[in-house]
Amino acid sequence: EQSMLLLEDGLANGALITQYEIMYRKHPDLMCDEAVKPKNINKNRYRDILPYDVTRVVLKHSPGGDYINANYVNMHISGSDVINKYVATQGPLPSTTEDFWQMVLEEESNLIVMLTTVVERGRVKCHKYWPSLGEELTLTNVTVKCLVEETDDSRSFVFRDFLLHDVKNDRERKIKHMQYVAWPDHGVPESPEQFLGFTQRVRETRDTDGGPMIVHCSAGIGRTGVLVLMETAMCLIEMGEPVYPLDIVQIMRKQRAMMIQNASQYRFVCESVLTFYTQKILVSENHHPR
Ligand code: PTR
Ligand code: PTR
Repeated sequence: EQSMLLLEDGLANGALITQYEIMYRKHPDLMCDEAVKPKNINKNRYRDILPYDVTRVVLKHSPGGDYINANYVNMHISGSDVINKYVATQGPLPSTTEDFWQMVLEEESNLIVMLTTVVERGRVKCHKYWPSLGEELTLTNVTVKCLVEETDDSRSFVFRDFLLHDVKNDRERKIKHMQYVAWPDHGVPESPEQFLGFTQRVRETRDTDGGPMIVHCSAGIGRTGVLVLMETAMCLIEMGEPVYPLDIVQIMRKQRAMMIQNASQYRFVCESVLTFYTQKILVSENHHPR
């Protein structure tokens, strides 16, 4: 497969990283005016990580106004009519927890993917915006109850089930929460295999005809970008389509600025793409022995 050879070469000779480094991080023509209005400025976890106006999620019925630091990210899988839909967002703050759950409700998401812990190296990275097992969180328009919480054997992931009650419409639905706890910010996971295992599980859990999956880390750009790129590449490989990771980064950054934080994350995800591709080849050769 031509694009995989290119990827392998690009990793080996460093060209891939050079091209990554010179790509824009924020689209020059897209504004983030809403994010810096006085009423909204404190709703951003980081001053330098803001959502574009055009793709931002506009809340309809949140008591705190229509702003949240979140963007729609749609990834079309060429060669198919599949569009993987995401909302990429920052880790909620105490003051934006209500907005976050309102968004989950309005977007009809059935899956939240969390790629950070609450505290890393003594710093708060995300508010614990969900209730503990058996407990209930009561907000203006929604109550959230945690029904299930389990950690995998490697202690790298935590999986939870929440029951969401839409108070106004008196409707209930379940939502899955998948947390990657072994992935520090500005860093990469322990191994491509661990990361691929998690991403596969996300793919099995995502509801293809419901709302977008909500993905967040601390800023909602670095680790979130890595996951979106990986899932996109997996789908393309399965469709037999070529994978050009830099083009995918560009498509992501047109929808949310700065997606994929640094070169080591970019390198890691490219290596994971190659690992995934190689595994696929091995499996198909085993199925058709020569
Ligand atoms: N903003 C700089 C960067 O992007 O690398 C510096 C930085 C590095 C900021 C790490 C925060 C970092 O994480 P922590 O808050 O855990 O020290
Ligand atoms: N100002 C912070 C910095 O540059 O370190 C913003 C930031 C924080 C950026 C975390 C990315 C971060 O990683 P992630 O998006 O994976 O949470």
